[in-house]
Amino acid sequence: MTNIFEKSKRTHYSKDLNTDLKDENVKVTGWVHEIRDLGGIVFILLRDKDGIIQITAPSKKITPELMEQIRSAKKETIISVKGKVQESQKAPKGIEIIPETLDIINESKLPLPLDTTEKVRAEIDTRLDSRFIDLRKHDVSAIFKIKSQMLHTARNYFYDNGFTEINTPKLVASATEGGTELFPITYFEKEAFLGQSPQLYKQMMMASGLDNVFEIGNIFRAEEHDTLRHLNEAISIDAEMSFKSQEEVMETLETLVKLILSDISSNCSTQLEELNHTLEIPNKAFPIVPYEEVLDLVTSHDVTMNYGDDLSRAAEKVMGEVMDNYYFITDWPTSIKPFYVMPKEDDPEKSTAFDLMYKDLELSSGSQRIHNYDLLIKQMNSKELNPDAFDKYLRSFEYGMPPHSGWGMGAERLTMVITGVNNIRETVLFPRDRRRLTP
Ligand code: AMO
Repeated sequence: MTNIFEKSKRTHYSKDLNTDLKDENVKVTGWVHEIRDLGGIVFILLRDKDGIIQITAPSKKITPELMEQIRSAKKETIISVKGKVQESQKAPKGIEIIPETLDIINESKLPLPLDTTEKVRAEIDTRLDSRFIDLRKHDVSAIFKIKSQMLHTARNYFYDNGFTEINTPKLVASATEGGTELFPITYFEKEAFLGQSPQLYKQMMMASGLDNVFEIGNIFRAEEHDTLRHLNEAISIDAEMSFKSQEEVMETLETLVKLILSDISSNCSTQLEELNHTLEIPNKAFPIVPYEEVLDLVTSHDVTMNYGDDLSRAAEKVMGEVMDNYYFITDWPTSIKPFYVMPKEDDPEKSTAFDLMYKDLELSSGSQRIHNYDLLIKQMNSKELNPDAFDKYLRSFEYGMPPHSGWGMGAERLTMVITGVNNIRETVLFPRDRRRLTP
């Protein structure tokens, strides 16, 4: 091992230090969070992955050389301190370390692009420009620890329930969700696009006999709007299940969301505390509100909405006020849903599509899909799509395609809900939005 790693090797993380270790020699390594020089005594708050520990250096107990070294430690410089644990009423967690040696591992330049001790957060743009240092704040890194737990729970759930994880191309030849939200790219001598959803691929996998598949991957949407809920690159948790109905995949989605909430509540309590956020865990079934009821609710709150309109922002806000937390909207008009959505058998004007909402925020969309080739062609034509552009997808419907259903859930939207942040950019390390392509 090279010397620098030897020097920085810690015996404990600060979170593992407690009064049981009184009088023991320990070594901690981390960033200088704060340094206070009171003349006869210097305090350093040393910050590592999950905590902060106080280093107390009284000049009476410490050699002048070490005192000099301690005084030279600048904010956000990485230091490694060996010393003895002592009880202290005034220090965080009731303990401090009296240093015996100090190594500077790597110095930080001053001034800092961002103050890691500030109580009020800097502007989001300043923070995103210096994301590496923004993440040193424990309430910021908490968001990503929670997001990581959420994805871990989702993967576990899928593996435990007979799903196969798939990875589908993000360089694609055609649109899936209709509309114009596509990023065109140059693919050698052809035009191609960045994938807006794994929709067509996960459906083709239904014809492969794998039955249940899932994908956690990037989606790209050329959304023009600059809102607190839209990104141009997001992570979608997609599930697709053969021989399962709309109701069955809604149940899968609800079970997964509840499992994520309970796992986060048991495994991320420190992070939720950092964020000052209390997680609501619904113990009842998510209510189901048919589209026509939504229409009545919205119009009765003096917001204009006609049958066949998607939910406007104003309509979503009404729903957010009326509904408690999680709920489904079902029975969407077939006319406003993508071509692959199965119309209702008894009333084809209405579809099997559903959205999962949290108050005024859409978390997920799904449906039963059309598995019948002729009906699929009919729907494409009625939406003015050219079936020739989808020939490779369509072939998978000609040789024994099972009936199937599925959904896609935005990982960042769910992270917003479980962390309580109101800007989706907070939930992405390096967000891509209308104005941001770096870092
Ligand atoms: P949809 O287009 O509704 O459905 O997307 C599914 C979910 O992905 C999230 N999402 C976004 N999150 C942040 N920024 C965006 N620009 C953005 N766009 C979408 C939302 C949304 O609910 N193929 C279908 C899913 C399916 O039926 O399986 C689809 O893509 O949380």
